[in-house]
Amino acid sequence: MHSNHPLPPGQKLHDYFPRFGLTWFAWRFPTETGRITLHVSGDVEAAIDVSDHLRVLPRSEQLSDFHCVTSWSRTSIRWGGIRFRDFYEQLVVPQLKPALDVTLVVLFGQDGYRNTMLLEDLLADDVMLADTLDNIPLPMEHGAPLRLVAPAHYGYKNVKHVHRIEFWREDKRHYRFPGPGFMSHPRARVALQERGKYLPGWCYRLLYRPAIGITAWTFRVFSKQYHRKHG
Ligand SMILES: Nc1nc2c(c(=O)[nH]1)N[C@H]1C(S)=C(S)[C@@H](COP(=O)(O)O)O[C@H]1N2
Ligand SMILES: [Mo]
Repeated sequence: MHSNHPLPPGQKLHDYFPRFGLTWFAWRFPTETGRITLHVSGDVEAAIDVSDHLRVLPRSEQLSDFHCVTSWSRTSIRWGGIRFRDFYEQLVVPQLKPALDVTLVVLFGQDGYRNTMLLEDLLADDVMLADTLDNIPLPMEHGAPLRLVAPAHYGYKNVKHVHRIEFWREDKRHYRFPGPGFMSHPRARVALQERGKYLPGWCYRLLYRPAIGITAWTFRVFSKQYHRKHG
């Protein structure tokens, strides 16, 4: 999890941390970055707004590495926020429908991005709902006002601008991703190079690597436009 760990298979170290993603999200932005709003729904008794309850959860900090599926990595990023496990146990569990085996979690970003993870993976020690980076509120680039940090999973599972989280029992329909299905592995564990659904990990790496530069550039151009408009 820390920088002195060897890089996972197929990754290359970068000394910058770009705003990044599927290119067509470069010009999609969060609508509200100043205030955290978070709704919980799915197989729950009733959809609830937990925005004001997040404040009562214990805060924590961590240094972790970040691995994009396209093969760039950035080490030792300092996040602050709440542990996903605390959020789940204290705010979600009391709302779940009894006798239902919830296994899937769908996270939604304000920009329309979304992805599904296994609940089991989100309960790991190093998974956070982060609201700070380097001790200041998350910048728009990195997920304001709230993002998922799941260091053992590729960047595309680390949904930014999170405003809704759904908890569901296993069902194919709940595997959500705003791009071609082959690009999203159900678990996307970095250590196992689960880069995508059908092809071996190294295939995705060869496919994606040439696009890193142009993608980062596109995200940078549109971020500048965003800041010109929002100050
Ligand atoms: N809401 C949202 N979350 C997102 C994305 C996005 O476009 N929108 N891109 C994903 C991808 S592919 C990556 S690599 C990381 C990049 O995080 P960063 O922009 O903080 O570097 O965010 C992930 N989460
Ligand atoms: Mo990514």
